[in-house]
Amino acid sequence: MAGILERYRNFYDFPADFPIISLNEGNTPLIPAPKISAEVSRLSGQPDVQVFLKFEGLNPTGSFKDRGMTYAVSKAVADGHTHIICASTGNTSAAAAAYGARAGLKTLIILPGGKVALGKLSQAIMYGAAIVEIDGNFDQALDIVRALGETGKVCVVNSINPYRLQGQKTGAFELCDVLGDAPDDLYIPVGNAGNISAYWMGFKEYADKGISSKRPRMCGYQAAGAAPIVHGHKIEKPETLATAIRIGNPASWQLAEAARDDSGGRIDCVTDPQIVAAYQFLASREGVLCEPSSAASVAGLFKAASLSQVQANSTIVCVLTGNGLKDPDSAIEYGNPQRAQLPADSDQVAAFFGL
Ligand code: AN7
Repeated sequence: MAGILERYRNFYDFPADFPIISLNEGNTPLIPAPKISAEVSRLSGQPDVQVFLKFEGLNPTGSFKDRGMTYAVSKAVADGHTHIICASTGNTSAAAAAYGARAGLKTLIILPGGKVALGKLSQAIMYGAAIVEIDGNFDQALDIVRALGETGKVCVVNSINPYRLQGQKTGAFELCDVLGDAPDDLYIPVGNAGNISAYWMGFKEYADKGISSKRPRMCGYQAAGAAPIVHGHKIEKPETLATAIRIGNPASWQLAEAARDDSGGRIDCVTDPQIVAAYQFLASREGVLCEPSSAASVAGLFKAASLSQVQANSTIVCVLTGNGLKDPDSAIEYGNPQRAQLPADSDQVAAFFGL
C-alpha cells in the first residue's frame, strides 16, 4: 500500500509535483488485546472495556517516526536542502537516516552517548548517517541541533519541524478508519511530546470534517524519572530505562498540555517497574513485542484502571510506538528466560521441558 502522504493526500496542500520520499510507511495494524482488556476490567471493575494496540513498530524503520519523516524529508528535498540533522534518543535518528538515504541527502545525527538502544544505533550506522554521541542527554543534543539549524546549512528534522507532526497525525486517521469512529480514550507514551500533539491534531481534523463523531480523551504517560509535564518543570537529569522517552524538556510541551486539556484527558507518569511489567505482559500474554518506552502506554492504562479512571463500555487504543527488536538488551534483561544449555541428548532436553 502507498505511504501516508499519498493515501491521505486530500488532507494536505502540497503541490502535484511535490517530491514524495516514501518507504510505504503507515497502514500499521490495530491489534485487539483481549488479555489487556480483561486485566483492565479486573483492575477497574468496569465491564466491556475493549483495548486495541496500534502497533507502530511495523513501520519501515520500526517506529512511528516514519510517518513524520516522510513529510519532513520530502519537504527538505523540495526546498533544495542537501543535509538534514536531528538529535535523537534513537528512533528519530533511524528514521531520518533511512529517509535521508532514500532521498540522497546527508544525514547528521546527535545522540546522548551510551543511552541509545542497540538496534536503533545499528540502523543509523547502516543507513549511512554521520553520528556524534555527546557526553550529555537528549535535551542538550537538541539544543546543539537548534544552534546548527540556525546556520541555515542544514534542515532540522526533529519535531520542531512542523511537517513532522503533520505526517504523524495520520496515525489517528488510520485507527479511526479501522474502528469506524474515534476511540473513547487514547493512551500514548510522551517523550518530546510531539506524537500526542500530532494524534490530537488528527482526531480534531477528523471530527471537524465529520468523519468521526467524537474526540478521544488524550492520556499521555511519561516515565516517572523523566516527567517534566507531570511535575510542571524541566527535569535537568532525566532517568529511566525507557531510553526513548528519557527527555527532560519536551519541545512540544505546550501543544501536549493543550491536547490534554482540550480533550479532557491527562498526562501522568509510570515507574520503571510498571513499564517493565507492561512490556512483559504485552510480549508474554498478547504476543506483541514493543520497546520498553512504548509499553508506557499500557502501563499507563493499567495505572488508570487501578485509579478508577477507565469507564465501562469504552473503546481504548494504546499506541505502541516502536518495535521491541530495536532493543534486544532490554528483552534479554527483563524477559523471563526459560533457557538451558545442554548436551545433544533427547532425554536431558525432555527433562528440561518437563515432558
Ligand atoms: C518508541 O527518537 O524523541 O513524545 O529522538 O522513540 O513524540 O517524543 C523518540 C520518542 C515514544 C515519544 N516512543 O514520542 C527520538 C524520540 C518511542 C519513541 C516516544 C519516542 P514523542
